[in-house]
Amino acid sequence: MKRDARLAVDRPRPATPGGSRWGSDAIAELLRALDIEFVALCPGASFRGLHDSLVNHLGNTRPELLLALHEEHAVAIAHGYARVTGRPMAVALHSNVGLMHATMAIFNAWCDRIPVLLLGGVGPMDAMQRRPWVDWIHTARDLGALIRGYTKWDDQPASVGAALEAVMRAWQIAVTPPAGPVYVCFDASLQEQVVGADLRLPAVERFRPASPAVPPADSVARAAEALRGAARPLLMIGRVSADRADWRLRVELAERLNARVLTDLKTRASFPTQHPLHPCPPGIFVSGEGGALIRDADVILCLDWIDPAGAFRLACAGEWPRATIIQCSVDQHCHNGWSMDYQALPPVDIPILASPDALVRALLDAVPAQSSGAAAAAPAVVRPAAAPTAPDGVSIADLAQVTIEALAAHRPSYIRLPIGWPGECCHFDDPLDYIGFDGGGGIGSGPGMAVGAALALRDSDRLPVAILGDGDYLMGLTAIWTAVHYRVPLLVVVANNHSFFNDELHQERTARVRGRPVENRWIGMRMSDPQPNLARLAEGQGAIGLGPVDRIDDYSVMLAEAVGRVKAGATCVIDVHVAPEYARAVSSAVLRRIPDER
Ligand SMILES: Cc1ncc(C[n+]2csc(CCOP(=O)(O)OP(=O)(O)O)c2C)c(N)n1
Ligand SMILES: [Mg+2]
Repeated sequence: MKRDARLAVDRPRPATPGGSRWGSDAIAELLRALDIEFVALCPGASFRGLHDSLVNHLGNTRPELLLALHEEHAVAIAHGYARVTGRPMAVALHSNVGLMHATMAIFNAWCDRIPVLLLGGVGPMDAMQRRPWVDWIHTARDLGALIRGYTKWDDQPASVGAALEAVMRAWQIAVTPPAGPVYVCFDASLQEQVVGADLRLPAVERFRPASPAVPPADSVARAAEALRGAARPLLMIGRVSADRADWRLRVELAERLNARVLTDLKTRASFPTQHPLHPCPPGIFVSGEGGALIRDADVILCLDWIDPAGAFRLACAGEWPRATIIQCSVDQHCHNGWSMDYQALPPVDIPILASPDALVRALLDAVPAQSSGAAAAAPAVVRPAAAPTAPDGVSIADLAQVTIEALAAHRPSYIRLPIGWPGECCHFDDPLDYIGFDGGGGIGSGPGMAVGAALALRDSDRLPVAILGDGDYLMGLTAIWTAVHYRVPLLVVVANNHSFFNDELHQERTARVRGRPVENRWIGMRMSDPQPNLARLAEGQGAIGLGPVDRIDDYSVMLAEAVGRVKAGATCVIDVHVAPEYARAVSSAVLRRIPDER
């Protein structure tokens, strides 16, 4: 990807050089020194000083403002961008109200361990300086408290010098694994005070984050010994790097060990899904076939797999597997008492508090290329049959099949796949083939994350594609405007079942358990009478809207047209009417509470 490729859509008239230097000028200069490419925002007077500095002091370049129509989208855009680049975007959030709007997206980034630099404005904290009414309703004490349970760090510095140190520290904490969102809140009067030319920025090169934690030699030795002696080793790959060299090393390790490999759709593509050692299609939950591998394994190596205990319980009917379990992750460093996204506590025989990618490298030194397992036959590939075609209309399985076949030649980067997407249609062979899910299960993030990821992919040879549920699309819809305004090519396909369908399944189950009419499951769920016209909602924002379409052949034609338009630079949304069903394997996993419900 080309670096520093400017969007240069909103060009400011150059300011006359000279004049005073303001507190927010120094903060903006530091953002540039940190190589922050964009500041996503919805405007607000609490950071009017910073806004002015970015536009008039730095000329709206490095960083460049990225206007979003909702703070939740601004953060989701930063989330999607960081998923692709690995680098934080800054997001400016207006006092209490902007921050309140942003919270769900911050939570998603937190759960996904994604770095985002949140910059708030507040006050003036000095009541003597406040404008009547609005400065009072938009001033609150300790704004960081709103998001402290799902950010790594926050601060409200009391001077410009302290603000520079706070931004430097925030950036360092955000990018250090486990990465995550951080929040620095600037008093409006601090931004608007004059500072001397002698106020120096921190020398960024002297404040770099530490290298990822390397596993201790004795832990590597124990893990290697267990894996070398294993007859049926299993790798469960979760949050790992997007680096292609690390990808190849993972494949090398699995092949040397002749280990079977599980991946899932909560995290980015991390292993070739068509490799013979990867026998089960990935899903949001562990499938029946994946569960059999867990039950059968004698050594399990979890590379920061999200929720190993949950996967084990699904696989082993609420019990623990017999295998020796190795878990490598630094996640424990960010667990706190507010959020339970740390998941159930798994039994771990060899815990390793280090970077999973560093462990893979170390294990390759400790597992010889000619280990005993290497000669063994590759396991049979278990591929469940695709879900049946819907009797009338388009099934999600049809949609998936047609989409992957039509896009295969265009180097698609799948930014999001909906819950019911069949794992058999996930043919991943590169970290950018699928960039992951929403992190915190906060619906409405899909469009924003799609725009942010597409922005990051805009100078690559990738076709950015997001397949979204209609509920997700409708909640986050106005993020599309940002893509159109900044000329970001993006293809969105909405799998439109006119419903918050996931929850219909919950109502059906509840009614069944209580002996009540299951046919009422749609009430309070279906978006009908009127059906929102998703393509027109896209067109209303300047995007190309295609559909609705309810025949698979028509969809194929429309998809080919959309690919052409996106390759020519357009943002394009296709509305595909799909049957309100998930594959049975998905629906039972979505519903089950363990161990009491089956
Ligand atoms: C902000 C938020 N509200 C509600 C939910 C509960 N929820 C989970 S999935 C879902 C349905 C999503 O609908 P859609 O995107 O259309 O996907 P579908 O299930 O229909 O395939 C809902 C409402 C949630 N996870 N997040
Ligand atoms: Mg839906």
